[in-house]
Amino acid sequence: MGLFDKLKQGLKKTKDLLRKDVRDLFKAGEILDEELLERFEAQMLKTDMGVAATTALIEELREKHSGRTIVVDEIWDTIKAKLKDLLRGEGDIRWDPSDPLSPLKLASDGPTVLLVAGVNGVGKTTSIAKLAYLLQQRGKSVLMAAGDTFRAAAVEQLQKWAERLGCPIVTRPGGTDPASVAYAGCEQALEAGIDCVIVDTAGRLQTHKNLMQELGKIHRVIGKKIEGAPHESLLVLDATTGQNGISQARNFSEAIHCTGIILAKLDGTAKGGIVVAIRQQMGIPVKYVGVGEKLEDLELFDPDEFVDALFE
Ligand SMILES: Nc1nc2c(ncn2[C@@H]2O[C@H](COP(=O)(O)OP(=O)(O)OP(=O)(O)O)[C@@H](O)[C@H]2O)c(=O)[nH]1
Ligand SMILES: [Mg+2]
Repeated sequence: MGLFDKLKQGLKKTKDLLRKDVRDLFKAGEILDEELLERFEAQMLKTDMGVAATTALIEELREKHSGRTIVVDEIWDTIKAKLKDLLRGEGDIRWDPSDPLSPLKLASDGPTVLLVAGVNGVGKTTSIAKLAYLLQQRGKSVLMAAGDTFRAAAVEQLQKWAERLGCPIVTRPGGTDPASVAYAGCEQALEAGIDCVIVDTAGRLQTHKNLMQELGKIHRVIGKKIEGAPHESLLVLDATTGQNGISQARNFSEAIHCTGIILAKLDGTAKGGIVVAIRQQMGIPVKYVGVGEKLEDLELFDPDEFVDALFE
């Protein structure tokens, strides 16, 4: 299966909603009027793309098609083009869809450090395994640092992935300060000449001040060992939680200056429109989307491909 097909499959629930409930609103030969636009609004909001984006879409449809006879493909093209616009903020760096590592800022010299954080159970550890796999596929060596010292099972989970991927992992006994695990991971990577360190962290609520400070400390300590690190602070959001992700992003960003979002579990939701809301309401780009539980189920996020996959 090609990457694009996998993305389409992962977005199946959202696609179904768009195909059945949205596309069917527009009947060839009818006139596009305000009542129809209202029904369109209600359906689009179900995808969780948010009020602002939905309003922008409606304005575009009104301007281009209001009072005219409906040609379904033309309506669809207008929606797609506008969504692509909305997803690509001005001044955004466009990465290369054919190079899955292009969204990452890699160190020019010495190890690149990726710090991964997020609320409990959103998909951090799984996304780390997927990222490690992606990096390995592109010829990079990876070391994992098991910074979730809060739960014993968390270390085991990461260990299993490391074993499967054949990459070294740094672990410490339960209760160890996670910052020191991250530090040790950086140290070992420097010594062994490893290309990338990925630091796992325990899940935490964005409202928990102490835990946010702990995350800030991990970030600082990494920077002490390797200048300019972490090169990426990736926030993992669970697509099925919809709009709550927005407030998570704000608080995490304060603690670790998030440089990108991994939106996991897009395959489990019809609310794939959350990608649009995130782009609109925050300055942090979605860099990857998770579309399944397997190692290969991480896709680079490209606005054009995403919209095409959603509407094809
Ligand atoms: N369907 C689907 N499931 C996913 C995806 N990413 C993660 N999961 C599943 O979500 C569950 C939680 O994933 P973890 O990676 O353990 O999440 P975590 O954020 O590390 O959790 P904590 O460490 O407990 O905070 C697991 O069952 C994963 O298999 C995804 O993209 N799609
Ligand atoms: Mg975890």
